[in-house]
Amino acid sequence: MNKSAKYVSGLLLCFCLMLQYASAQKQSGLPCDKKATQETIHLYNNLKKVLSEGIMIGHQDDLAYGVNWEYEDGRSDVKDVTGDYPAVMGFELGRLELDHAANLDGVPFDKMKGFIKDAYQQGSVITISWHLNNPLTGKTAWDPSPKETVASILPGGSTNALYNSWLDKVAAFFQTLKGDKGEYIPIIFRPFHELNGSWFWWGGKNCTPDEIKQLYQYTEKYLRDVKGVHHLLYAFNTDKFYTADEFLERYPGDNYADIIGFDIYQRGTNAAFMKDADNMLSILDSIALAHNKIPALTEFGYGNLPDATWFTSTLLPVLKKHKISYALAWRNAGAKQDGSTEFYLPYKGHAAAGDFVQFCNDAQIWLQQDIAKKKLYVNNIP
Ligand code: BMA
Repeated sequence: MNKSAKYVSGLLLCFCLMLQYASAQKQSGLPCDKKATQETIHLYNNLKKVLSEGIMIGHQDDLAYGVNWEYEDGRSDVKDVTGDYPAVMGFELGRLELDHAANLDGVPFDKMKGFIKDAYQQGSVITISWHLNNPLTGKTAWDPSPKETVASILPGGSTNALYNSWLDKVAAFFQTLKGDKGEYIPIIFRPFHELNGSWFWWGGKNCTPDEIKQLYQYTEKYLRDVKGVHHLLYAFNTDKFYTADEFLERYPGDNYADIIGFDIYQRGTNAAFMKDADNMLSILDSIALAHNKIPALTEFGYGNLPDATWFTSTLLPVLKKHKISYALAWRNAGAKQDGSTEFYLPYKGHAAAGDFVQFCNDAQIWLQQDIAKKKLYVNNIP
């Protein structure tokens, strides 16, 4: 190759690289936190990229306990049944704000940190909820009285300083979550969930829509701008709704949510569940598209699984009609102290186990091994 040919090919190479860079810029975006860490940005973009390909199945507290067991290394009800772990792992911070060593469901926070690191290293996605106490009454998240709690937290309110001290603890917890290279583990944080229902002090009739919007924004700004936590994606989620207006009534705005979704539990017939889920997912699909957000089923379940074919006959047909990033089943608590039993995914030997395996074998349903291949935490945007 002579000198000028070399020059031209050099120029061409430069041009190609510039084009590649420009297309990467075009396809990748930033989450609400404009200072998000690289891994968090990659997770955000990759979740969008794989959205139309499949649905990640998640499970709350999956590595901590299941029906009939707790804290057995490497054990998981999902693994016992399917041979693989969930693609999404949910954890819960309630009582971290009170300096307890374990959360409200008895999971020690130091063990939780280990589970989160394991799940991240295996390629799963982590999401964290927070059933925080009512700061005004000192009672639980389920204490809706009085109606002034949310207002009392906002700047100038009587519990603002207390709430800030709780956020300091949450921020400190998040900042302990690191991978082997010292990088922060990206977390989908889901505070103030089910906020259109009135069972939590932050929800429904217990405050005005404007108050909860302000609290949501305040919380995010405090963690991000005051505490410098930059490895969170934020998930906004409601309970049951019938219209887009209802869903958006308490939405804090596009600058405060990366993921939008809702929680749904079957409490009536299969047909009613399918109708409600289908309607809500259709509305969610269109809001996610219009607002450029990632849609997810942030919690789901059919308590104690009385229908042995529920996963393939009822859940799967609805899920497959929609674009959903993930669907998180709630916890397999098993026998509880109050004498009741609670689980949402089958355990080994349960009548629905075979059906759940069949459900997970669908090409569009992803467990950990499927999602690990997608390498969500590295730059995958072509
Ligand atoms: C609820 C139940 C409770 C639990 C709470 C927070 O739905 O599972 O037993 O304490 O979630 O995880």
